[in-house]
Amino acid sequence: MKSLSWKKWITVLAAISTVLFLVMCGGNQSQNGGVAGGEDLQSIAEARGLTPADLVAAAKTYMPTGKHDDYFMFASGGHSGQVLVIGMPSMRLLKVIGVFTPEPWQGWGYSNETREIMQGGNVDGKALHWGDTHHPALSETDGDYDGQFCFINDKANARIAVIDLRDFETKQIVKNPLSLSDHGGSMVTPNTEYIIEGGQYAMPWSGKYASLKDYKEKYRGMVTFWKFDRKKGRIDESKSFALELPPYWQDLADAGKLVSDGWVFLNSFNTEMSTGGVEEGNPPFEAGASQRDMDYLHVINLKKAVKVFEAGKVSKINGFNVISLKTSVAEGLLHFVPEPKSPHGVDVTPDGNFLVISGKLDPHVTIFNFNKIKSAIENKTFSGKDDYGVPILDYDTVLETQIEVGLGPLHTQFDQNGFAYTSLFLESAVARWTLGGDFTKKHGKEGWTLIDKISVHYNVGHIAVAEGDNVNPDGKYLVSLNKWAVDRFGNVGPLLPQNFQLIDISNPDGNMQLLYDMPIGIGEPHYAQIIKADKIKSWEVYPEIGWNPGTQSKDPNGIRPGEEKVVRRGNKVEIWMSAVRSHYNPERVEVRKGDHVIWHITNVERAKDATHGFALPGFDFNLSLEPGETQTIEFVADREGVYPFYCTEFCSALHLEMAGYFLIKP
Ligand code: K7E
Ligand code: CUA
Repeated sequence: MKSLSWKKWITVLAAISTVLFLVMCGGNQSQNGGVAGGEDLQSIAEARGLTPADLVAAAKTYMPTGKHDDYFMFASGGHSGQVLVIGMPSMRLLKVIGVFTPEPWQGWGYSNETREIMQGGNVDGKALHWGDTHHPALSETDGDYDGQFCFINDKANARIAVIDLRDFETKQIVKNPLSLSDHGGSMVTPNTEYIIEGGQYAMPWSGKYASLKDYKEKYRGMVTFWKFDRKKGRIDESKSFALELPPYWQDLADAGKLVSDGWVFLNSFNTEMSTGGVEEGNPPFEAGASQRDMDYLHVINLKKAVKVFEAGKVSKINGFNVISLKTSVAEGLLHFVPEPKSPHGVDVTPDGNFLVISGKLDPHVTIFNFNKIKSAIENKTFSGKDDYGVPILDYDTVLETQIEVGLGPLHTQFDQNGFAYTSLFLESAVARWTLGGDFTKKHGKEGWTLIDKISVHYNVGHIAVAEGDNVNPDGKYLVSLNKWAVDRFGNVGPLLPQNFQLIDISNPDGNMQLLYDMPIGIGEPHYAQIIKADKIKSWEVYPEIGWNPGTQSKDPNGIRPGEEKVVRRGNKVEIWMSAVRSHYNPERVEVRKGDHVIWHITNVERAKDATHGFALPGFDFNLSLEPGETQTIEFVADREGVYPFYCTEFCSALHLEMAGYFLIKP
């Protein structure tokens, strides 16, 4: 754009300003006849040094007040342990959903109900206060996002959380009983029958201590299939099971779809089974785990595995159903495909026909053909077995092709035009290439070819295309989730934000266009999924007064106005309190030192957005009570004194008066 002459620049600007003016006059912002204060677009652009491309980008992302975004992006919150909800294309942060980490604004982790859910993720009874969220997965029906649930894994502790999108709140956290780290999660099967959770760093299979000298015998990898009960909105642990895997470091997973429905694909690295020990003169992991030219793509016949599980061919490890490696081999549940050097992402194309593997130390993406894999398994076209007896399919037999896309390919997404997009970490770019096969032909494209690239800033990990990993991608936008920001934002000290970059991919015949930089100052978000906003049908207020979001049903301790009371039984004091603009009832609560206090609070409002908070100083409580919601806190009144409690949401003009005294007398 810099090369445009001044005259041309002015012409383009004038054209754009005309378009913008017309657009604005058509909207409800036009009372002043368009641009405010008599300023014209051209002089603003000149003063701010904006190029025509900048103005186009602004016009494509600007969201006038009161208008809503077309898409919701659900992004992992990385170390924050939370999930971010972002409107697209405006890239406005709409919500941070409390998941693995307490979140005071939502009262997440302070009430009995929310604590209990968080405790589902305890490790050996120990409560954890953070997570490393990696891969959100929206629930699917027939391979298409249905807008009902979102799942996310905690890589640091091998946990999976279930978020109900009726109220955007976490309902369940399960701890994997076999591993302390996961990475190949969460992904869902096309009808959300199972949530996939693959491990990462192999662990002693017993769950106890085993020397690293016994790595090959005593350490194991795993993949767990959590059965999801859609009606209950919960994982059913009793109907879930895992597959024992060799102690390679399993990486990302993807579920098959359409033709490959019923299959699961899981990458691995460190098939060298390096155990590190740089301090003892061994090669460090980074070298030890990158020696071989090939690692193994795990091809898992999930449909068959479910039958083996249902036939009872499982053992119990830590009380959990596990199909042993031996059984997997004997029953033909597991096959390997050699995949180039330290792969990272595996992504199934929208038609389910091909698997795209990114080798992070290989400039190619490697594409395997699912039908070829299936026939190689049927015909036993093996090139050998690994140390654990798992048959290895012949590489050339199942390979479709390789495409050189650039340096450090990591993850691939798809659009509706027959394009694939691959993130290039080392190159700081996103490559666009055509998919071969019927899906692409249907969209007028042929063959497997690199088309173009766009630079991103910098070091991209995942990318997300609107609905770009389901059977029916939307395309239009791509978000590049960049690990480094370097020079993109003002200096906020040595810890820099991450950078989400919004890219317009809507023109199949033109270039991709960078539209917007969104700093993320909350952690290192990994993956995101983007869903059409109109697929989300969340509640405006809770269905009934006295609603318990933890159970998604009426709470027995929820009250209606007039039912407030305080009951003492021995040293137990139980309070049923209501909250409404702008008072609590009761406003005074007095107990004796040492009393056990159980305090139920119900927001009896029915008006949208009439949320009340409840802060009890000195006792580490804050609640968020959305219209209709009931929450309970419980504690011992162990210090005499006077504790003014108050509402932490500015709910009305007399919000500051929404307070009361909690007195503990000696
Ligand atoms: Cu590539 Cu954990 Cu999905 Cu990060 S992972 S980038
Ligand atoms: Cu209720 Cu402020």
